[in-house]
Amino acid sequence: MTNILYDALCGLHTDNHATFLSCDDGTTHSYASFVARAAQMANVLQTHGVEPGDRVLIQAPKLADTLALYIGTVQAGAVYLPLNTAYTQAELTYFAEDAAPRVIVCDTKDAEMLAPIASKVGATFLTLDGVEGTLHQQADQQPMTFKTVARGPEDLAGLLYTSGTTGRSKGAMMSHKNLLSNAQVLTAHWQITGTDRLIHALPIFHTHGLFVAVNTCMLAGAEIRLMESFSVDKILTELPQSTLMMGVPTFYTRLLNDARFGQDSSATMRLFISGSAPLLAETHTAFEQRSGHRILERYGMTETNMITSNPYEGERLAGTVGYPLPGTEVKLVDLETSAPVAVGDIGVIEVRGDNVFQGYWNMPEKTAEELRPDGFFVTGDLAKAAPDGRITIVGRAKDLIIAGGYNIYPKEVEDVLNACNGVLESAVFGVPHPDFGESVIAAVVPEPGATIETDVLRADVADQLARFKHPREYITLDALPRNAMGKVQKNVLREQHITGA
Ligand code: MCA
Ligand code: AMP
Repeated sequence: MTNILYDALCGLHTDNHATFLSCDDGTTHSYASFVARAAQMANVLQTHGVEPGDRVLIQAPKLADTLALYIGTVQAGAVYLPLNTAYTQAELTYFAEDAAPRVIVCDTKDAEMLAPIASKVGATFLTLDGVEGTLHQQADQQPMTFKTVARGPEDLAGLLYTSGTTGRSKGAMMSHKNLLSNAQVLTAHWQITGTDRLIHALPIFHTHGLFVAVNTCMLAGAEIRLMESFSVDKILTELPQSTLMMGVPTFYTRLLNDARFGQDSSATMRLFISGSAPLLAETHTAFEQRSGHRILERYGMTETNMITSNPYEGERLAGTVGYPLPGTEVKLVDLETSAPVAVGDIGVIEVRGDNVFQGYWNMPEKTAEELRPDGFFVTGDLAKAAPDGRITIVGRAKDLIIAGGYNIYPKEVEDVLNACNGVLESAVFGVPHPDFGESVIAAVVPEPGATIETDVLRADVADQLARFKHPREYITLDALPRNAMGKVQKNVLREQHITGA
């Protein structure tokens, strides 16, 4: 037995002296030196007793060492669990208790917040900041080779938490085969090669920035310009030396808002890819007019990796997410009956293939609700298909807001608001936003005789939820609009908010 993900990503790079990573501080890391650093990370994990299948939880800055820890975790046969750097202590406690990691790694500056959590769940606690972190120091002392731990295709390599409509985050279990199969398909589909240089401005704690961007580049031997965070200035500086960019729609609208961006600055670019949220057709058109490039939009989900993509060589049609990727079966089914819908009709996207995850960590019932016995996963996205199979997403059957590519499940925010003093009930909904695509609004109903102080609500929310989930506006209502079945009509709230009614 081998370790298919590690072998595919690193097998050819032990003696590859081409640049893999170039960082904000001007340092570069060759593939060979990166593979050696990952081995040092694997050695550190092993000295702390990490065994195959153990979880390694990371809330760390975007550094070369963070990626080395990802690969080192895979090499050690363990399961990489990256978390959004915006999460609060309350959110982190939930993830740590649910995943029961053997090791927790965080930014040195966050040690005070994470150390008690590590001690609560009995995990070894390490810090990472590229200079003084204990993980960094311990890795320096370790050998640069490591005997790769064998893992089977179904064994887990990643655990990615994704919020749910019930308000409780679920850990999506990603196997070696799930991650590798998708990376191989995408690398071939988008024709990524060793001559590519990717502008990497996405976070590396999500599928998009980690698996889609990093795994494909490693398979191809491409260079990654690793930016610690998104910045239009930095991207404009790097574009003339680059060939490839992956981003959420906000990246593209922000580039368009800068007069310096145009054909000259993107002359060496081969491909701009967009995903994680709907790209407006008008953004697609404006981008082509300005730069001469047609953005390639693709569609995916944490649980399924990438599902569809516009073609590299064929027509990239604005407002559509293209065709199912090779090896991925997609069907559109009726929301109520689950029967396939006729061509052109709207149905829920269901997907099956090697890319589809193994289920939710410790949640067999949730898994059974969303992953059918025949292997099809119910995405909750609504779409229609053209006669040639091209898919257009038209909405969501799930109550989900996507802001700047981050998912916000209203139920999670409503649970926090409903627990606040004086709140009888609440409804959280999304409205269009020019920068983030959608923005979060909360409608709250006070208990009889109570007065709601918005500042108190804001403080409670800030205590418990990451900043990107916070409502940007609070509205106080006497009652929530409901339909005859008693269901809250968020569409009515949205309309009223947009029209100012
Ligand atoms: C930042 N803020 C946000 C968001 N990001 N609010 C709502 N939604 C957001 N996404 C808030 C901050 O809290 C802050 O609020 C203010 O905006 C400015 O923060 P700043 O950090 O300066 O923002 P930024 O650095 O400009 O970030 C915007 C961003 C970032 C670059 C668009 O959100 C981003 O990198 N998004 C990518 C997310 C991603 O990778 N998604 C992939 C998920 P205040 O000032 O009020 O305190 S994977 C996935 O979805 C599937 C698998 C798929 O298909 O890819
Ligand atoms: P996540 O749970 O973070 O993996 O987000 C997955 C969700 O993002 C999907 O279920 C879709 O609703 C949405 N999504 C991803 N890519 C696209 C896209 N190109 N167009 C529309 N929605 C998208």
